[in-house]
Amino acid sequence: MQLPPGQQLVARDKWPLVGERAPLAPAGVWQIEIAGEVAEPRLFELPTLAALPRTELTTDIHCVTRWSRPGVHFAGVALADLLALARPTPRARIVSFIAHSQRDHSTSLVLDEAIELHALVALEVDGARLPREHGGPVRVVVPGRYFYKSLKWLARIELLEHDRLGYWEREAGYHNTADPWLEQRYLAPSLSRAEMAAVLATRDFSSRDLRGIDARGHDLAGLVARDAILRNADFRACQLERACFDGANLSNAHFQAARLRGATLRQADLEGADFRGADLRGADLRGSSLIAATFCDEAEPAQQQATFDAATRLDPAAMEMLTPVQQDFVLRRMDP
Ligand SMILES: Nc1nc2c(c(=O)[nH]1)N[C@H]1C(S)=C(S)[C@@H](COP(=O)(O)O)O[C@H]1N2
Ligand SMILES: [Mo]
Repeated sequence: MQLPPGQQLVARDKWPLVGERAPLAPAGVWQIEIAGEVAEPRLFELPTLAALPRTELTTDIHCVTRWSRPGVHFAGVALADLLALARPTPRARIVSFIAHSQRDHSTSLVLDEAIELHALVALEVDGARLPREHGGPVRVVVPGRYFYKSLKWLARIELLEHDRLGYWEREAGYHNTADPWLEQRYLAPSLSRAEMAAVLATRDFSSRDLRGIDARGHDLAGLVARDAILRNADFRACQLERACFDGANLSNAHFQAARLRGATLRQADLEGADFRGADLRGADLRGSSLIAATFCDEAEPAQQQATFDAATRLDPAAMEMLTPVQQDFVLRRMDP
């Protein structure tokens, strides 16, 4: 199997949970509504949906936080078949999926693309009903897009003339097309150069949204970045001794060759973070999520190794979400 750029396989049998953990169950029975730019708005209950022509597909899951899970088999109703029953109007250009969820989670796609990609309204995975935490009883699966386009707990399909950004696309700056082969992960960062220089000089990022900040090579020793949003931030070759990143969102952050001696990254989101060649002596990563984090070169584990010592702290449970190569590397470093 070929992996899109910057992705790595999750440890076998692991399927990370991402985003919301559970649906907001509807008051009555679970229904799926098709609305908006359609000639015939529809409402389906689950048994009706399950009785429609069945489509199966096998696809590779690629999460924007750099983990991939290959060969997952889904079954359900093709989006194309379902929409045909509601007859989209000529104005329908966008398909928006909305979830039964606390925050009315949603995501959208160009309608033609969703159809071409064989988007599926899925009821089953690997021969069993979809588990609730993975979107059961019914989720969307969009092959060929990062998995954030695959909405869990589908409540409503709305056809639109003009796009309405989804939750992650709006709140986290995720790319609206999301093609993993083109690495369409995030939109460009929004800070100007002057703003960037000013905030770097303060060495205080606490609770700030600085996603994608380019701090490469800066001396930020003692930085305070508690609860900051630093997705995709670039800290390569930074001096970050004793920095505090507790509670920060550092998914896909770049820490290659950074000096993190004595830094704390507790309860941080380190999904897809890259620590190759970083100095992690005395660093504390307890309570952090490490799905698809990298500490040595994945293809050549002897290359670009991070430095650990007896004082480096990592949770054994979090280590389980590393790839076998990373796990092996880290475990050998951590053993006293
Ligand atoms: N309702 C809902 N659907 C969602 C999300 C979410 O937070 N809420 N997160 C998305 C993201 S970012 C990913 S990677 C996948 C994760 O699916 P999984 O938890 O089954 O792995 O669901 C997507 N669909
Ligand atoms: Mo994701």
